[in-house]
Amino acid sequence: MWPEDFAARYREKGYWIGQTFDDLLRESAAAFADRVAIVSGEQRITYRELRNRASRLAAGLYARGIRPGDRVVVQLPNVPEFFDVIFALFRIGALPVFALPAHRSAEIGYFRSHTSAVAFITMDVYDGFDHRSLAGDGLTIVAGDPGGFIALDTLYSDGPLPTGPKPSDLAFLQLSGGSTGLPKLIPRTHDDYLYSVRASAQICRLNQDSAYLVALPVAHNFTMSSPGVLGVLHTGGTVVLSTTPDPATAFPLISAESVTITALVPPLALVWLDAADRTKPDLSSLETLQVGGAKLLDSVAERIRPALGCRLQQVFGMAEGLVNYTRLDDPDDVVLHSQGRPISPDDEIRIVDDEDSDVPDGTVGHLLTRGPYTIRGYWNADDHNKVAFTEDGFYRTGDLVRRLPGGYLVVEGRAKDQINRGGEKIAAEEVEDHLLTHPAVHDAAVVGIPDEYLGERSCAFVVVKPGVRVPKLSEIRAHLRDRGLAAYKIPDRLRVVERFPVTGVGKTSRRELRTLLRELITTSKG
Ligand code: OOB
Repeated sequence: MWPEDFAARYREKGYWIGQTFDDLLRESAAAFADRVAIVSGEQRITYRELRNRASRLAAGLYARGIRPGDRVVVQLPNVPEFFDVIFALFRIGALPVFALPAHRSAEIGYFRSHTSAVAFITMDVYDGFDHRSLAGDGLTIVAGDPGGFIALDTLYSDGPLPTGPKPSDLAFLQLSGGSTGLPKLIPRTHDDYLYSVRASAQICRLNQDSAYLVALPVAHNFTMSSPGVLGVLHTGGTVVLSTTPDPATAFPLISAESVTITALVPPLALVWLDAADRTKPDLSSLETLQVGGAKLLDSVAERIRPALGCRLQQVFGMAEGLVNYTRLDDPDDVVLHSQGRPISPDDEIRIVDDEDSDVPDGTVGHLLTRGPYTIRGYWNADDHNKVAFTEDGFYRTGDLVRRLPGGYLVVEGRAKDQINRGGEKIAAEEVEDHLLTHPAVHDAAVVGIPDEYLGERSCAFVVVKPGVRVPKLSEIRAHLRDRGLAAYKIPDRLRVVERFPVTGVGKTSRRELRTLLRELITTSKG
């Protein structure tokens, strides 16, 4: 957590105003009572109703034994129950651990054990997968058909509630894309997160007439807070839920609900552009398309206004904190060719070389950051924190950036061992650890290879044990699926090699090895 002098400064400057998530919902329910907060299919939920639902669910969860400080793994897609659940947990002061719908037993099991979670809240079946199969120890609460577990529906009730959390308390644990073995959890407080939400809402000029389409998974940091659904609920606008980002669903929703703003990752922006060129939809209400999560190519950025008739806003953020936006009135050159500038005047940015010395503006270096909504450490990860943060508390983002005049950043690459598969983050080491459990695999290295559509795809390099049959890609994939790994982490390609290349001195770090292998595959076009 932040040292006291920093915390005092952030309060004094009015960033941390002493607001909790429950305060936010109460204030919005008072100010915008009969306005529509959430639209999902035929369902329209007003602010007043949302607050009532969340309070009643809080009472029900409390009656089931969920207490302040308890961790609860939440895995819900874009459904209204997501809001009831998170605001109910916030009201109790229990911490949601945000999983994505794509996560499977490997991830969910780890979140549960790493956080000693007391409950798992999920849906019945989504995208052809039965999420009840992920149930483990502790309570399993299901939205939809409970199949023998606790039905979320039955928990809404009247009953006592504990005193709520303090604004400086942890509010939830968000996931890190990670670059090392196991995913890291990001502890965010009410104070720090809500500052980023309010400031983002202002930067994006949200108001009561804003309608935000949730096309990406609602539990991702981008969708939740940049300015996302929380920014909208803070300003009295309407959250429009889509179960899929597919243009066939999203385009009609945009015109039916007069959507003004939405957020996409670059590959989806490309899908929307192609679909719009073909189908000429009515997107006249759409004012802003935010694109972030991975680098947007200039050529794609340039097509957005002509094809969709709205302005582009680039968003370069991270669940650890720092979020950069191009501003709505920035000149085209900045909007098309930079990833924006930080939210806060107190976001400290350093761009450094390999020795941690600052580089001059315009030179590419490692991005380090510290500020009023950037964490000072991962949850229960003391050893990792020593490398992921500097001694004076700067977060080492692992991103390579260059600074333009005005403080705008251009993302030029990445130094962390992570693959960014169209915005979905894959830690090379996590997948390698799973590959090593395959009976034929002697050693494994996973690298990102350039891909026209996703930006990157993943390729597993494998050294096979002597005397065993060389496994096929389909077998490797099936093995990882059986281990319960999320589909997006399963390698797209497989390259079997006799041995791994070594550097001049004969020794190779995993990072150098990955670089060598990446070069091998990009030069051989294999
Ligand atoms: C967002 O958050 P995460 O935690 O899934 O991923 C963060 C990482 C960054 O460190 C960077 O490597 C990459 O994703 N990234 C971008 C980018 N936005 C994120 N790389 C290039 N250009 C961009 N515009 O992805 C996230 C969180 C909040 C808002 C938006 C995105």
